[in-house]
Amino acid sequence: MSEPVLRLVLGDQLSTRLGVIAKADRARDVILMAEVMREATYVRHHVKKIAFLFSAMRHFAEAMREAGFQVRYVRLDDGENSQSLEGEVLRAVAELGVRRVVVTEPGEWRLRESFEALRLALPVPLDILPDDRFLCSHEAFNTWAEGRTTLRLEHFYRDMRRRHGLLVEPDGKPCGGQWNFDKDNRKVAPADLKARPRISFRKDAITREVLDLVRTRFPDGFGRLEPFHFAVTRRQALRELDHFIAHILSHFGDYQDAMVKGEPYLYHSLLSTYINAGLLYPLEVCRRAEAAWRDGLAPINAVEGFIRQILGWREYIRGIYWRFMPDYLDRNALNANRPLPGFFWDGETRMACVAEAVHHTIDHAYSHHIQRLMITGNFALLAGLDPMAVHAWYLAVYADAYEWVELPNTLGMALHADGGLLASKPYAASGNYIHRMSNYCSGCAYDPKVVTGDRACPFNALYWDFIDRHRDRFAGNARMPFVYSTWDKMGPERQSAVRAQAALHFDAMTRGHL
Ligand code: FAD
Ligand code: DLZ
Ligand code: SF4
Repeated sequence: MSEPVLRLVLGDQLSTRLGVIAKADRARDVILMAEVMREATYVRHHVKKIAFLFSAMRHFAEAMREAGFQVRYVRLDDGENSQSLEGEVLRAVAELGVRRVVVTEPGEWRLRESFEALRLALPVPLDILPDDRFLCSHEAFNTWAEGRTTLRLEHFYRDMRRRHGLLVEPDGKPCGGQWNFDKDNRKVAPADLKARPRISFRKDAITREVLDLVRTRFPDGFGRLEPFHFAVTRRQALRELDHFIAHILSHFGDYQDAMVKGEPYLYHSLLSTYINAGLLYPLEVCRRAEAAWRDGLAPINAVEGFIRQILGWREYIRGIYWRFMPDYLDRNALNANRPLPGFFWDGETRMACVAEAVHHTIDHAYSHHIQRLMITGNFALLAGLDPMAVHAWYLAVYADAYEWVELPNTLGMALHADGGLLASKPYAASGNYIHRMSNYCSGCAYDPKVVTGDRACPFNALYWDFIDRHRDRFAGNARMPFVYSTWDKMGPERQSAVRAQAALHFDAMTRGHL
């Protein structure tokens, strides 16, 4: 029993509380971490995402060594690197003579399948441990989902609040007297709003070395590598959390749905990248937000809204992913099949709102939820873009993107490709919505109030064309009768003009002129 156990830690599992690390024998076991091309190229990741993960992995490995663990860290450029996680496990097993291999369940189906295959190829047992950073296990989600005809977030979320005692009074009632304060969280931001600057972190020698590596090895990667200001250690991520709780959270609710030119972050937390990679724990983030409300630092609509995103949406989305994969990946309920236009990659479009969202993405590997859902996602929905192409884009371009969280958000929430499993109504909106919730339209080549003609905002005719195309599916939707009665009131002549305008937009999109 003196042979070591090999403990594999993936790039998004940088959490010392995970069983794979917490149960390690420091003197005997070996922690394996590997930078590999297979993970770095399975989609065209943003270069900031690769740099963030490699730097965070290297810092984590160093901290583990300082804490007395034996760490086998394989760098991307190591001569012997097989460039796949499975290859690195096999190599380590052969070289170290381990008695078993332990890994935490990966966040993506494809990798779990690979580990199942690896199990058969290994001469020693492979244990896949549950990822207990999440607050709802697969079993708990399946128990909740079993027998329900609809899987709505709100029911799940209330259960989670009760189960974890978050924002719940001793008598079981919700703090503030309501479970959900969403209706208070749709304020339009003043056009001259300047959100408080965010902290950024100085690049140390490890990060500078990683940036050089990424610059050399991923010359065709998506996005801008520098300036690079991500937190790359738990200590830094905790500082980002402190800053959010102290200075930003109190406005989180009010302007949650707002969009302002030149303000990529507004009052969003920017914490998804750190939570998803393991530098922060979701429960600690929720508890800090709750404490801020109890201490009078932030109002209930902000704190409840924020906790709902993490305790509710994040856990629910993960539950949906694992319950419905791998079939979920093939869903295309609206038969969408148009190719992704080039402007998703370079931001070259006359639509100011889309250009702004894509340029934020190129610069920061980030855009906030409403930009993802109501600008790029809404456009993809209305234009009938191929869900697999849209999925590959979202999975690549954000620093927080892993399939378990990205896929249901894209296929389910944004594209309605799952036929309404996740959302009872498509998040489809015309230029009117974008005009109301942002100040983008004032600098746009198009006019949000115009439906046909040269200056017509593409979101308008595409919206009505979408509504018309999918009449069979949505006309009976209890939340959409008003939409269909408005369309019908336009009459055949106007409807034909709108359809013709939509055809012009599709044509312009194909020619790269939209
Ligand atoms: P905040 O607005 O500050 O929210 C707080 C936290 O709540 C986030 O950090 C995140 O952990 C959680 N959260 C909020 N909304 C969601 C949600 N819908 N699903 C899961 N968690 C949520 N989120 C990802 O983490 N990775 C993705 O790859 C991803 N892809 C998306 C793709 C599309 C098409 C859409 C519409 C949403 C996607 N989201 C994704 C959800 C959400 O947009 C991001 O979590 C959020 O923008 C991250 O920024 P933030 O940390 O500033 O979030
Ligand atoms: C995203 C990513 C990248 C770019 N590179 C690595 C890597 O080199 N080594 C690694 O262990 N993990 C990496 N990851 C994260 C994995 O892709 C992630 O663990 C899976 O997608 C499952 O969520
Ligand atoms: Fe976007 Fe239309 Fe407004 Fe232009 S006019 S910014 S395309 S919503």
